[in-house]
Amino acid sequence: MLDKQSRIPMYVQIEEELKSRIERGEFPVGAAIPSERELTELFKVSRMTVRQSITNLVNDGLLYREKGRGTFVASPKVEQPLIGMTSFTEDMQSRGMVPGNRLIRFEKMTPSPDIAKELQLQSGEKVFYVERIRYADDKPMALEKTYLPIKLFPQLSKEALKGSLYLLIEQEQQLMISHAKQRMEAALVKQEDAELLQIHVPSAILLIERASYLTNGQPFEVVRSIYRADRYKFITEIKR
Ligand code: 16G
Repeated sequence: MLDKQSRIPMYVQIEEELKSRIERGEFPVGAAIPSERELTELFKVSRMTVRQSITNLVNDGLLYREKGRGTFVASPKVEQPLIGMTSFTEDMQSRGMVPGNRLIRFEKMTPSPDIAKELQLQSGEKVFYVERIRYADDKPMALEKTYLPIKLFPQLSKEALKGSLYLLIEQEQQLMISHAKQRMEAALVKQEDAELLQIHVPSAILLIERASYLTNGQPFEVVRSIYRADRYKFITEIKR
């Protein structure tokens, strides 16, 4: 199974072997992989080598450890294409997952100068600040901090935000969403966000900031989203 003569280090070969067993479904999602001792016997290598392979697979998000219980196969990450301007609800539904939503905060506020500028607001114009945890099949995926100009959504209520914001904007408000500008960067999660997303500190996250526009050029939202890096993978298609 492993090639001891190869220049490829043993721990890399073991990683590849475990990966292909996961892909083949030999170790299904949620199942425990064999213990370090069993793997040591199976691959005829030292415990240190096995440990290194497992740690790498944990860091890559293919496996996760649970204290005192063992090491398990993680669910594959959601692959999110960065092409169309879709909503969270649409993204999850298109994958056959059930979108969920928990409203953490909903309040009127004076935006910071940078938010006001992005939303092209005059001084004194206020926004709704909305914080929502977004779920897929009851698992927390992202935390969204949304700023919406009050003048565009004077009737907005907590009740209305239980469902899809884009559906509300397009169907109830009859506004036409056109495009958005996005920025993405990696970061480490903050303590308060980690609790809401049910992840440990420190964990890697993906920060996405989106400014979205209506067809008349009016910005209607600025959203700062925190995506769990262990649940999300963003993909793009590029042409030469
Ligand atoms: C996505 C958008 C967010 C938008 C939300 C609406 C990104 C980075 N963000 O999560 O800007 O507010 O969808 O979703 O893609 P909803 O219609 O399900 O409420």
